[in-house]
Amino acid sequence: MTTDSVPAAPAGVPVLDVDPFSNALLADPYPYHERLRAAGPVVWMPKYGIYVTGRHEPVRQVLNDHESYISSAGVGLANFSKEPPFRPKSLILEADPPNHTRARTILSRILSPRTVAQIRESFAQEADHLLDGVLEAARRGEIVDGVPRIAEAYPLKVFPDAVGLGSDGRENLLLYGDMIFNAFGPRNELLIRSAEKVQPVTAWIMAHCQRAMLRPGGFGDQIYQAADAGEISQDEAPMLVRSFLSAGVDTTVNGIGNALWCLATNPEAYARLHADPSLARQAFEESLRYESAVQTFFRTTSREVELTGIPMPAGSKVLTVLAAANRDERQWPDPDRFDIGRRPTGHMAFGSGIHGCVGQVVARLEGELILAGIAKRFARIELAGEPTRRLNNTLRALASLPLRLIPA
Ligand code: OVV
Repeated sequence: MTTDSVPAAPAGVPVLDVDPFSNALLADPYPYHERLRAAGPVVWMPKYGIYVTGRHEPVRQVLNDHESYISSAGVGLANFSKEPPFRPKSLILEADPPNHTRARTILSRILSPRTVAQIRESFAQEADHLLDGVLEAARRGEIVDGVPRIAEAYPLKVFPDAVGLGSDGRENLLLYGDMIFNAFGPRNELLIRSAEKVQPVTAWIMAHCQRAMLRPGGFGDQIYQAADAGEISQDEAPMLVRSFLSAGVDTTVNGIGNALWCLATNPEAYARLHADPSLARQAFEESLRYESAVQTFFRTTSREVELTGIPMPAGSKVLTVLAAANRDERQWPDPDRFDIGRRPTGHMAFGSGIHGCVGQVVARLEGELILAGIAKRFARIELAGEPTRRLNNTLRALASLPLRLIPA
């Protein structure tokens, strides 16, 4: 967005003059989230000419009113009614009903609880296999980098397997995800640098959305079956497969990476999980609240609309800070405490409303199986050095997480 297209500051709206996509705020967002919630239910950020909310209730309201707050104009900073999308629009993410409904119906059928029951056993075996390897390394006294070794390795194995991809070139999925989630922010250095690498990655992704690349019966092939049945056109099928490849890996990689970080830095919580591995699911959920892998999404107002009494004109970009809502003291007792004993129902890490994460049952399955597998094998899990971050305009992501895992 160029500066001359930034709308003027509206009267009566608290102003917060920060750049939420700066390296400093991405590296350490929580003090800014606190200022955001304190400044008001909705604030104006002059740098980008956007409304921003970091409180739980207005975030929930925005996400649950898909008629006033649309997705078809993009769920990033760019307004697709003013500038062309950076890639052909997603049929589900960047769509409104009724188009959205057709795509959503297909994906929610493929990613249903019934599917989870079918894949659970093989996902559990892969978690065991991976973590047995980590256990051997730990017994040899090795320091394990939890990011490549666990957080990346596991989703990169099980999810593309379930989609039906071959094993070559899967690292492209991480590069592509990094680019997609950067592209929801401004054209800053982060986006420019991840976009530089993207041509061959995009070509690989689009090639692997073709039916011939997808194992019969897998999630990808099931989309083509829906096209065979006339639910979507044959041209739309690869575009829906693209949504799996965009949203299905980087999100769970960082969800698991952040959960490992939470447990490594909260030894009492880990002790509790080790004593009772059946807490794994709840621990993963709490880590989603505490360190939301997807930090933000935008919506665009379709009409003049009031949010907590603040009027916003049609065509306004509204940033919902999911991660700030997830630590809103109005919603959560002691929000800055990582507490695996709480049930953080209503957290916003998967969004809410008709666009709420369609893959959340699979994401939870992966998180649960990895955390339970770790809890059973290791008495303690400790940082063995400073973790490093991979800054991204949307994702809360680690580059490395050196771990000392002490076998049980
Ligand atoms: C939720 C999400 C993130 C990124 C991409 C997509 C969806 C997509 O549908 O392409």
